[in-house]
Amino acid sequence: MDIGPVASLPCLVLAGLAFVVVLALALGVGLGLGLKHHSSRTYVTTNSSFILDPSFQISNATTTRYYEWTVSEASGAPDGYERTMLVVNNQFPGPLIEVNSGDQVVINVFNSLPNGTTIHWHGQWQNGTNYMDGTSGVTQCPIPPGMNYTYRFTIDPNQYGTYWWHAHASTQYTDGIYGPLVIHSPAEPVYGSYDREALVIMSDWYHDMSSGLLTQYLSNAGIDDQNSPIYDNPGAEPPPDSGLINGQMIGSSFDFKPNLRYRLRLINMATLTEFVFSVDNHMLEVVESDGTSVVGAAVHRAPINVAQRYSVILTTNQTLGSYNVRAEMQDICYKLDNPNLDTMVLGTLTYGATAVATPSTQNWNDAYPGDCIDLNATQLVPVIESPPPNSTMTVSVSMSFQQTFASGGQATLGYMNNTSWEADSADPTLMQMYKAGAQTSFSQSQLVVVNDDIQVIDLIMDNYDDSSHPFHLHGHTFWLLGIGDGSFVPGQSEVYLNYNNPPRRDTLTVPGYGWIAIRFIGDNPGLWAFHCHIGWHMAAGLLMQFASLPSRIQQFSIPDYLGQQCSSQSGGTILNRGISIGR
Ligand SMILES: *[C@@H]1O[C@H](CO)[C@@H](O)[C@H](O)[C@H]1NC(C)=O
Ligand SMILES: *[C@@H]1O[C@H](CO)[C@@H](O)[C@H](O)[C@H]1NC(C)=O
Ligand SMILES: *[C@@H]1O[C@H](CO)[C@@H](O)[C@H](O)[C@H]1NC(C)=O
Ligand SMILES: *[C@@H]1O[C@H](CO)[C@@H](O)[C@H](O)[C@H]1NC(C)=O
Ligand SMILES: *[C@@H]1O[C@H](CO)[C@@H](O)[C@H](O)[C@H]1NC(C)=O
Ligand SMILES: *[C@@H]1O[C@H](CO)[C@@H](O)[C@H](O)[C@H]1NC(C)=O
Ligand SMILES: *[C@@H]1O[C@H](CO)[C@@H](O)[C@H](O)[C@H]1NC(C)=O
Ligand SMILES: *[C@@H]1O[C@H](CO)[C@@H](O)[C@H](O)[C@H]1NC(C)=O
Ligand SMILES: *[C@@H]1O[C@H](CO)[C@@H](O)[C@H](O)[C@H]1NC(C)=O
Ligand SMILES: *[C@@H]1O[C@H](CO)[C@@H](O)[C@H](O)[C@H]1NC(C)=O
Ligand SMILES: [Cu+2]
Repeated sequence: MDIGPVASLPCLVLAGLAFVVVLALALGVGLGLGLKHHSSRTYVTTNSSFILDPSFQISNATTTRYYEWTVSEASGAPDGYERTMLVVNNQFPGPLIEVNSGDQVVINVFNSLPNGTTIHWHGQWQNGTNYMDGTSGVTQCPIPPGMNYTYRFTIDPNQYGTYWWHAHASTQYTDGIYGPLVIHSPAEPVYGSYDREALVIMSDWYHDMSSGLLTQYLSNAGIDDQNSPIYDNPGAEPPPDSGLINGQMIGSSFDFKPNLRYRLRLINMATLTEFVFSVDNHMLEVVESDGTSVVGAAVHRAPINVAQRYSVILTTNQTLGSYNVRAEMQDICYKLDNPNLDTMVLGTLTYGATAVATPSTQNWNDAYPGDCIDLNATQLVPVIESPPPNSTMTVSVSMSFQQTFASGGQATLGYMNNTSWEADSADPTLMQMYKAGAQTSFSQSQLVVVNDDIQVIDLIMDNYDDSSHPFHLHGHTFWLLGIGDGSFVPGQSEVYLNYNNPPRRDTLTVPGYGWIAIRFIGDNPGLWAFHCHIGWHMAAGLLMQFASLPSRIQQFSIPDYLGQQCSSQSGGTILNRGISIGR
């Protein structure tokens, strides 16, 4: 597929843009409309190779890495259908952040969109820098149109592996604001055991802007509208129109060399879709789950849910030639099918031969269960044992969807216990606690669990919905103690919990009508979201928060611009379930 020409902006426009930007910063005003006009002529660019640069210096020596990013609209056709996308630096998928553990990163994000935005660094612990977590309504206000926010934080010296970044305001990342983040370290157990590494980014793709789809999804309460199938199915998420590997529906290619061990860093950047990844004729050895090195289970296929990451080792030791790379969209997990969706997303892996466009290799012939759940805990045993400390606090919560008239019309909303989250984009919960400390009383749309002292927290969640949901905890890597069917029954279900080197990760799938039990240490000061990573569900309210160590939060040195960007929201911005609408 041809991605199309790269339109370069004439110098005059660039100079004019720079002037307008400076002016806008000085005056603190938005300039959404002007930029929208210019950017509609820009076409996105897609990298042809996602093989990481083998000359990257992996080292214990740390450095500061600077990035200048502009978030804007651009035209693109990842699956052949041209639409307006939202992108960083006109790239799709967005720019790679590649660092060593302990590096400092400084990312100056300029918002050239007509709406507010934020960027979240998925999986980063952000110990001491919660205000750099980039979660709209929780740790910051959306960066207003025409303004910039500098994300400055240190990659934890004990953190390594495969991560990603994405917009964390309403459903914006669905439209294209996402990219990979790779942390190297000589201390990573798998370091030195492979020859090359490549990124495999899987995502689902829609032909319409997510803002419109979200409005349709939220207002959907069984109203019959012939024009839209989702209106006939209350709570049914908009199904995607296509699936992408490294930003392309067709033609993504991996040009490898024979007889090498490749580390494939699988990242699911989708909004709704669980993928099952495989390469014909090649076993995959799972060596990482969400940054934790694991004892390599050999699998034919790896299921990967929204926001999860796995590294798998693939050895190029079969007959020289081209093989199908498969990212199978698990539409069985959707509430509503899209009959036009081709769920088999294909790429090509070639070594020692000239690439053929459509290899004739066959899929593994063993049946795949299609049960919308994660790899089994027995396949995710951490290499470095870290026994969970005994818990000191238990938090129980349920998640559900309910029909409501709350927003002035019929709606299907998501609930954590009885709270459907709504982002307060002008007064994020972090700022509330920064000002009031332990005295903070949050509004009804915020479910916040506070720990004043360091606690070892057991979080037990029952899922009262028939579908499975990928939940992510910000700022922590948790121990996954157990997953089961039905409700967790205190006094009985504990026998199913595993304390013996359980998996550690940051995103897990809660089965339909099932439960999960995770444990984490509440020693990281800040407001940390725990939410479903299906974009539609978070926007519908499936988000709660943990507030750790209020007295430490009050000692943060939060940059002044965070507060300033919050006060510039009031009056100018209308809020609608996490959507920040531009002026
Ligand atoms: C895309 O290409 C640019 C320029 O070659 C490079 O700097 C960047 O790291 C690449 N991004 C990814 C994700 O490979
Ligand atoms: C966060 O930093 C504090 C010290 O400021 C330390 O006690 C704690 O263990 C750290 N937590 C993590 C998860 O690194
Ligand atoms: C915005 O960008 C300018 C120019 O790079 C920089 O000097 C300034 O510190 C940035 N401001 C914020 C709030 O990030
Ligand atoms: C870097 O880290 C590795 C693994 O922890 C260690 O073996 C090595 O000695 C360290 N090198 C330096 C220069 O500190
Ligand atoms: C190819 O490599 C895999 C993984 O190391 C190994 O299990 C398999 O036996 C090798 N196959 C051949 C044909 O060498
Ligand atoms: C996980 O694997 C173990 C060992 O093979 C098995 O006993 C258990 O039933 C599996 N769990 C699930 C949920 O499939
Ligand atoms: C943790 O709990 C176990 C089982 O309840 C108990 O045997 C053990 O002594 C506890 N460990 C600590 C350090 O309190
Ligand atoms: C959720 O509701 C249950 C049942 O009422 C209650 O026990 C639990 O404490 C609540 N959880 C939170 C986080 O408020
Ligand atoms: C939710 O609210 C209803 C009505 O007040 C109550 O019956 C129910 O127990 C609450 N559920 C939870 C989990 O708190
Ligand atoms: C900005 O937000 C409005 C309201 O949600 C939406 O209609 C519009 O599509 C958004 N624009 C972009 C570029 O996201
Ligand atoms: Cu969900």
